[in-house]
Amino acid sequence: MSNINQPIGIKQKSVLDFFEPEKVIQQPIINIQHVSENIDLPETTGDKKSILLVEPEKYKSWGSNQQHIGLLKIGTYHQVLGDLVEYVTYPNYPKKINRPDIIYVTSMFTYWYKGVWKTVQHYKESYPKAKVILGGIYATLCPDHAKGAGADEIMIGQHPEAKIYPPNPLLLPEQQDFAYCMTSQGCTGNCRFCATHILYGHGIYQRPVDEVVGEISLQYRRGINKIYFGDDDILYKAEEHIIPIINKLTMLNVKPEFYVYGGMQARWMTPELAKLFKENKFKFISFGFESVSEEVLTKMNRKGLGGQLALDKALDYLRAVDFDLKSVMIFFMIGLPYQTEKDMIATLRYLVKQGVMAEPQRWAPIPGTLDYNDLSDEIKKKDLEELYYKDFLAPGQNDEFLKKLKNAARYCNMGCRYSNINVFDNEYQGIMID
Ligand code: B12
Ligand code: SF4
Repeated sequence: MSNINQPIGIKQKSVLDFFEPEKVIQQPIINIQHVSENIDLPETTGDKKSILLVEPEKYKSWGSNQQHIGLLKIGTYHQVLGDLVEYVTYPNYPKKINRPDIIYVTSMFTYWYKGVWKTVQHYKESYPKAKVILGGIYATLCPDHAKGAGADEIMIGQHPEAKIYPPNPLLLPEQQDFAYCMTSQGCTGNCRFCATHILYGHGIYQRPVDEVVGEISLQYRRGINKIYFGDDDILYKAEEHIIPIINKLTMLNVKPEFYVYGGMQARWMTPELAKLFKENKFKFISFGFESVSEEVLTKMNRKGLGGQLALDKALDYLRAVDFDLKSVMIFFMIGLPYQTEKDMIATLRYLVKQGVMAEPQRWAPIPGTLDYNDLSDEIKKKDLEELYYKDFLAPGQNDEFLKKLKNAARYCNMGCRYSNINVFDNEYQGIMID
């Protein structure tokens, strides 16, 4: 087992060594239907290896706006080496590769580990001579547990070489019209329920501006017109990071649509950022808010992140530039042992009144996090699958209530998106929740 997480902030080799924005933008825009995977990769030499990238068994809730970024980065890395690379989804077999030399199996959520185990076993049996490596989020959070999958190697954390490469979504067997981009790793917050600091260490590493510009330009020239940002803290030092990234892209006439799926921290919002979002095709943005209750925020270790005051301000800035609040999603945790029904309802009410999309996130304890560590031994002994966020019930919580709250949010959001009804006005007052 190898642990290859690097301390954040360490000088990394830059992806610019391979993809310079100026070179990338000189390439013609490609129609996504007619691309060759290798079209914009540098010349390579050396012995070709056959590399199989495997997406584990799909779960119902792995939706259509999701992508295994890590696997797609490993794909680019091997393409740059000149290897033959193919991406399959479990249980399919490759069409171009006869006998793979290396099989990379990725993993995402810890509670889906059974699909990962099944996948590793399937490909190990099918290709006994290949080296099967397991990596990704589950493998990093639960490396000992992941040994049970039976892979030849488990890689914890970042792939040391692949981490600097842009993901290549053209490797996917079914084309998607978007590419995920992580402009940074880590977060300046340290919330007790979150695993980000286990995955990336404490603090934040922001990739150089030109490197990110190069990556997005490359995806754009490939014909991908939607960039999904997955960062945990994308607005940190915005004036040195996301603002110059977007401005430089505009200067280069690279103008995709942007979607911010990683919840931003409202405390970093400024009028300038609101204007930037408005003027640069930010079609969807999200914030991590978590609760209106100061007490709950303190227990979450989020007190320093600004709370309601910061979100009020952020939304005011967005309103001032006429940004469509129906395209703003606010995530908030529900079902933590120290949350009350009263504070969860108050949080939903506050968000609905603001006219934004309210998105309750039911808590699933993530091994290694502080909130997980506080649980009883009895709960910790449960199978990881039983900690699935849709089913897990923390001590003191009520399943029926949490489901009702989730439904209430869904109805409020529908009202917000498809009509001008505010469920907290006159005759609608309270109907959805009480
Ligand atoms: C963006 C994001 C999402 C997006 C989707 C992401 C996507 N890729 O499509 C959305 C918004 C949809 C989402 C939703 C949820 N998410 Co989320 N999400 C993230 C986030 C911020 C990034 C995930 C990601 O794609 N990372 C990219 C990684 C995989 O790529 P990478 O680091 O560049 O990859 C390197 C290494 O991982 C390694 N590697 C990767 N694969 C492999 C394979 C091999 C073989 C090798 C050798 C190496 C290797 O090498 C790569 C290159 O260096 C993470 C937190 C984080 N910062 O990672 C949370 C995170 C994964 N989410 C989490 C959670 C809880 C959720 C939700 C359940 C929230 C909720 N409570 O409702 C939902 C569930 C969605 C579902 N369908 O079940 C948790 C997971 C906890 C767990 N139990 O596993 C995380 C860790 C955040 C947290 N709270 O701590 N999420
Ligand atoms: S602010 Fe978000 S990403 Fe950062 S530690 Fe808290 S929950 Fe995790």
